[in-house]
Amino acid sequence: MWGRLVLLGLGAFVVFKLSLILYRRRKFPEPHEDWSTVDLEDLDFPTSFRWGTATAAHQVEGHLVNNWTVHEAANGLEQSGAACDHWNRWREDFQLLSDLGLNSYRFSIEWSRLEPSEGVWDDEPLERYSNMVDDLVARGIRPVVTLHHFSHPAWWEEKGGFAKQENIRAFVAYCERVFEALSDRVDTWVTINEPTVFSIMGYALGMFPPGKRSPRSTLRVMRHLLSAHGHVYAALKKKQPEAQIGMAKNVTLFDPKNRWSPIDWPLARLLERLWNGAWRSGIQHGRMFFTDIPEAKGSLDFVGLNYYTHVLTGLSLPALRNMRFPKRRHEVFTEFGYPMYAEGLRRAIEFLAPLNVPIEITENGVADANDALRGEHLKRHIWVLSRALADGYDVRSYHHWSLLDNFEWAEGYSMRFGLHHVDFETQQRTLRQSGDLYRNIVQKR
Ligand code: IFM
Repeated sequence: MWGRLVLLGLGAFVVFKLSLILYRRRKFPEPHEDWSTVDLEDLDFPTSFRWGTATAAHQVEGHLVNNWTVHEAANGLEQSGAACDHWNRWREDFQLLSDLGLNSYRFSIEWSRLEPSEGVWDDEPLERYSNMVDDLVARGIRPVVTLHHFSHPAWWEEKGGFAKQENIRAFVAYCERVFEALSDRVDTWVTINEPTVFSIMGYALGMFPPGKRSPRSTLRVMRHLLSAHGHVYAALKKKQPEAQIGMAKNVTLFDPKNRWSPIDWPLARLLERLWNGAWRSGIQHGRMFFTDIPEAKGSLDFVGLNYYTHVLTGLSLPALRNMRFPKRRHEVFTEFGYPMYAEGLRRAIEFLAPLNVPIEITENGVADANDALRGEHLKRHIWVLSRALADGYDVRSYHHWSLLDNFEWAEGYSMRFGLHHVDFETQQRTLRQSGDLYRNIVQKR
């Protein structure tokens, strides 16, 4: 009698425990750390690892006329205007890089400055970019040059931009011109920044230029971006085979809000495929959405990873149009409205590893005007990175987004990503506490 009761009790306990485990996994299917138990100071990086920050021309330079300024004016968005006036203050800004002790800097070239009208080239801006490169090299800072970071000339947009395959020729010609001017000193090139973000924001959600909402055009632009990258890769490698040419891929992870939901789980898989998988298989197999893009196959010497967050998928997804994202109970929201999920950096690295090329973290950061979260954000992501290196992943650099508060596209100046606060009235730059923390992390290594 007692024996049976004990057995029954044990059985009930096991069933209870199993249900609890299943219930918890239902809630938190993706890996996450208990951060209170993690020693964030426990970091190990090889001395060859590069530390940097990143910016993009339209977000910092100021006084541009391009597809974005047209879009800003047409849609009543905040105007980029003078931005950080970096076009005039670049020397002072490069001093900030030196003060942080960095040895890598990613920035982009503004095509609309170089070719303000079709076929009309202005050499003066290219000379200034060349001076910038000289200055970086003299400071012992590796220049990483991005050729397309969301902005291009308005005349090219009018011709259909990346929506038309025949326009790619003009893009390749611009890239070749920049390469000819700078490749004697620049060896690391990013052809296109965040192709998926560019396509989806511009052609599906209508929040970026050209403000379209067409699923067909979105897929077409995704294919053309990959094709454009492939053509630029071939053209530049022909000029200089040892140049290191890559793309910066925003790897956003998609996790089902509820693991067992018949809606959330397949939706996560579908979005994951659309956002990440299609791009990776385009590079691996030269094929995307049932179309051959042979020029894309194997066209990477390294892959740039821009990592920010994961998206929990489910019926609440339509709220994403207003940048309202769901989060887990244990996560905190960033000011952009998505959660901080540092564990995802490891998963993003794992996702890119099958490409079998070195990984450079070309962006990672957080919108945080009061600098309340950036310190913790930095520490967690750098810790995750250190663990990935220890486990053998070939990651070569980390570039924090961003050096300065700057123009955050459709969000205007409201989102502040800078290690330096920028007073946009006076253009004064002030190092934030988190900037000092980053400097310390870098200096120790
Ligand atoms: O500011 C952007 C950048 O231009 C591209 N990657 C994401 C950043 C923050 O949203």
